[in-house]
Amino acid sequence: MKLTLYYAPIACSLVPLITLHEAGAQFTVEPVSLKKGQQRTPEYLHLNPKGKVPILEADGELITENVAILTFLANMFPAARLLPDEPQLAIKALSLMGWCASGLHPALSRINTPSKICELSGSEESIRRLAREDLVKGFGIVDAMLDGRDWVFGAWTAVDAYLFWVWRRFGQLSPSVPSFPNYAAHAARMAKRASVQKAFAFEQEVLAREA
Ligand SMILES: N[C@@H](CCC(=O)N[C@@H](CS)C(=O)NCC(=O)O)C(=O)O
Repeated sequence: MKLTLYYAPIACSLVPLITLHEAGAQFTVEPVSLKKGQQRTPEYLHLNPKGKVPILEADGELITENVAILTFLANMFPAARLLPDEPQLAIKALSLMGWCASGLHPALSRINTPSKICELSGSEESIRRLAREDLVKGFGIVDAMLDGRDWVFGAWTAVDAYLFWVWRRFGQLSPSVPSFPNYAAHAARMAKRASVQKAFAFEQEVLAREA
């Protein structure tokens, strides 16, 4: 199967990039420069009318949305056990991925681009503060979930990659992150994985090319 990931550095397309490496998949990456607005070009909008990364192209089929892409990869690479097999845990994984996509990620976007939430001048600080409060609440939930375990489901899954990106992005967007020792330790463990190191090295290459 021919797999191509449409990917932008720093963005949430890091999640499928790490997961593709974890799967041991053969794939190519098509870098998309969000900085230069490539996601809004007619060529890109033809692929994804939502104008977002990631897209995973699988034998010509275009899959958008992280939750769908990660689920697809888990189905395509069963030996890599990218998501839990056991039905109850599989649903819990879906629930957590949904939360990352529709709860935590949008709060990060509110911090990143408050102007997309409210046009009133002077509103930015309040938007950012409220989003930060939401994230801190969410991080408390993740921190409790990781108490006494290395990975959310015991063994590594794509949910860990998603939570890692959320952690990293909050650190990039927020001057100071309150102490969440379990979540911080999880991020440190993630950073040691070969998949993450490969993804970070690639990110540096793309950023250097974009500069
Ligand atoms: N719900 C989507 C969110 C995708 C998304 O928001 N991607 C951001 C990067 S993190 C993007 O492409 N932003 C470009 C833009 O809004 O112009 C998913 O989970 O795949």
